[in-house]
Amino acid sequence: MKYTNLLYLLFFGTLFSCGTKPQSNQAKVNERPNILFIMSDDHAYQAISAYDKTLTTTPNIDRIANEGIKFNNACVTNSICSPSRAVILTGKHSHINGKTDNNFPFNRDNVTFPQIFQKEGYQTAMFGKLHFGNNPKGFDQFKILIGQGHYYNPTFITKEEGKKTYPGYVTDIVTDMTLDWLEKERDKEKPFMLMYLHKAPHREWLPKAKHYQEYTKKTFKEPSTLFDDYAGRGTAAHTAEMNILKHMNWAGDSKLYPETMEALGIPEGSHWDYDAFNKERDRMTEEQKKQWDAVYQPVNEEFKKNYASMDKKDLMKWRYQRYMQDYLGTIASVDENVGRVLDYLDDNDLADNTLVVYTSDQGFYLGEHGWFDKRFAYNESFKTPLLIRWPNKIKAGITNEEMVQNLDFAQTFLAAAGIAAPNDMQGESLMPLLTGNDAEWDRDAVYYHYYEYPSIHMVKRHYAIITKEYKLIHYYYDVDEWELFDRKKDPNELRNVYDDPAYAATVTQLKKDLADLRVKYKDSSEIDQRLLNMYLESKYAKNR
Ligand code: SGN
Ligand code: CA
Repeated sequence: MKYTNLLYLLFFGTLFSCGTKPQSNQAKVNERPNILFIMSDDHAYQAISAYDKTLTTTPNIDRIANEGIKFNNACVTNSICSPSRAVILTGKHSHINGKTDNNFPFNRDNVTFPQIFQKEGYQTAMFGKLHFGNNPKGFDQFKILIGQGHYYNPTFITKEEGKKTYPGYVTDIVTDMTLDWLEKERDKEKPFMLMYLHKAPHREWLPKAKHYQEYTKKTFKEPSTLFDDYAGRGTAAHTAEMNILKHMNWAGDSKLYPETMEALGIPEGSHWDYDAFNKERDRMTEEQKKQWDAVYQPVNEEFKKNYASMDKKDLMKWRYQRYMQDYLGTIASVDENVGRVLDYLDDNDLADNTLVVYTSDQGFYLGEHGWFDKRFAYNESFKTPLLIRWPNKIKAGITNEEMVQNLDFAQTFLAAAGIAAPNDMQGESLMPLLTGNDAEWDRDAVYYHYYEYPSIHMVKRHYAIITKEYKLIHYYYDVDEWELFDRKKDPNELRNVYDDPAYAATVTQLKKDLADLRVKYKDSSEIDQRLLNMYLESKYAKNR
């Protein structure tokens, strides 16, 4: 062979082998996939451009959808933070795992899926917000925020060094911890199960300087239901305390200074809450405070100038814009940092065999029905974003309409890793939907149950059955009321048709199906009562 031919062969041979991406030794050793579970706190699907481009763009999070599968009807079983996390970890409904609300303690006798992964030879790590317990079981490494955590210079509970404060912005710090672990700590011969959990965009929304500098200049489209009067809906919608105009804190949420509130005569107690905000502000360095004031002082000055001429409608509009600017500003950091982690997977030949999930612990109201927060079985809080990428198994760019739940995650990850799930987990593996075997999926209704009442935001206790067509909700405890929504005809859930004779047969059928679901998932009024009594006897209720 001539020397030049040999060169050609070497050249094209190398090109060819790059193009077909032969399995590296690493990949061969690790045939079991890695799991990277990314979850944010209160990230509404309306604020992810893969779902909705109206409010913001999230190019990095969207990558997961573009290169994998997007679930349009993913939902939670109980729309509140730590209960959702307990459902995810255990694969069991709240009434079975016992973590029914944010205050009630998590029973550490529960078996969680990370424990199973660890036993099966996976390396496990958790960074960011867990929101309960200080020593999560089943993790080789963890650094978790205390409770809700803080945006600026946050303190973490660490496995080796106890409590430790890290300088900087929480979303960057949680990402740095995640990348450091991937690079320096993990055993590259073993697969990993990594939980990367953001605090953002949880209330009170404090973006990073470069983002509030940008987002406070923006104006956002109002939702069509911003001025909803809840006509036709039950007591719960009328008495909930989540209205942007009436129930947001002027200081913490709208970022008014005490001087502004005093100058305008906003009476202390009318959701001033400057102390809570001060707790955040006190964590800032002098330089961080200076940067903050440079942007928020002029916002205050402008508001002072206009306040006298603003009616209630104007105030609502102003508060909505303030809310969106800060909420979406915190999401800009999440998106950038998710991009850093996806880039790391690419650069380290990990992307193809890593199942990456992006989700939130629940949905969130971005002004729909005039609200912020969550808790209701209504769409914005009940639904949650769910994007999954795993190039070795999932085709790029799929959209799925099935009703999948956070209850299903544990069994999905276990199935992906070829590990048998305990029989008492209550979800279904999503593997058939991920791999194009949709015919194997036969769920036609999901069950929902919310408990945290009476409590902040005052959303009444309720349970519900939800199908693609209908949503039937029963509010109980201090009321006994039902609501029915026709999801196809009334996607904004403005018309309660429970008493409409045209839906009488539907109500009868759905009540029967709801009773069956409660049997299937082992929920009952007796359990409700038992949980309530346990709660009332606990120090959590007494300390309120
Ligand atoms: C805090 C928030 C509430 C929020 C709960 C629960 N108030 O109390 O608005 O509903 O957390 O949120 S704040 O002024 O302290 O931010 S959850 O995501 O943890 O369930
Ligand atoms: Ca949450």
